[in-house]
Amino acid sequence: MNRPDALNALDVPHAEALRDRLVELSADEAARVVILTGAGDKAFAAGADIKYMSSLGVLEARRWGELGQGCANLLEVMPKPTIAVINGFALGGGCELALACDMRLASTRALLGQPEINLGVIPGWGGTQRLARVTSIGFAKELVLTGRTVDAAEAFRRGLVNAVHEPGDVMPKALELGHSLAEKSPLATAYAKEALNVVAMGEQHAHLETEERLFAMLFASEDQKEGMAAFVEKREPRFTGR
Ligand code: DAK
Repeated sequence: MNRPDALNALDVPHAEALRDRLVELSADEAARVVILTGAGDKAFAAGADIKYMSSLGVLEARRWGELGQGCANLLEVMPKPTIAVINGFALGGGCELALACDMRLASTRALLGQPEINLGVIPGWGGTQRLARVTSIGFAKELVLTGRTVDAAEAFRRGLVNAVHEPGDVMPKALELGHSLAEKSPLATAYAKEALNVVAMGEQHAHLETEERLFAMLFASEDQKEGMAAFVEKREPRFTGR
């Protein structure tokens, strides 16, 4: 993800570019492992672009959700391992894309969380489902309802990331892991991933639709407009429940 001026926040062009690249990599037999990271040294991705989202209506939000969920789905189901290298902020949609990868390696400087509640919305790119599955329902509720961010050490304790490395070591470690995964049988790897996905996902497809529908409905609320306007105007939001 390459938009360092906005901490790699994803707007439509960047999300479409990511989706198109993931489609290519998924089909490319020469690509045995996919590593997703953020440009620069501050962020994996600070989420979906709040400035873009602030003026969306319900139907546009639904389409926007499909694009983000499409990227997450590709990372989760492509027939080769996907690794997130979390080199800084992984918030909102950024955390959700990391959660859709098969493994997550974090730098000691990483900060992860689902702060959408502070904007008057909820995670909508699979975060409610995958965070609960990767960690626990109790921890997922805590992060989604409070919007608090966690550092790499806490993320590791909770199982949210597989390993933590010094900032300069995290990409070399991911490449080392990637090379070792690439030495396995591609067929066995793809089948192992598919089998594990079946166990872990259950009714995930239906659950993701619920999440997407609830996310989009919030775009009919005043609280969503207020929450996102407050971010853009760099002030605290005043929520009214309408
Ligand atoms: N969107 C747009 N711009 C962002 C951004 C974001 N998410 N995050 C950061 N930026 C921009 C900032 O506005 C700033 O731009 P300028 O003001 O310089 O023009 C620049 O990046 C640098 O950020 P800061 O100046 O704020 O840097 P700090 O180090 O002070 O703070 C921060 C870093 C990461 C704590 C802060 O930037 C922050 O709180 N960012 C927002 C994090 C956040 O709330 N993320 C969640 C976004 S909501 C959907 C489902 C799901 C989603 C979308 C659709 N559907 C089903 C339809 C996903 C939603 C989200 O991800």
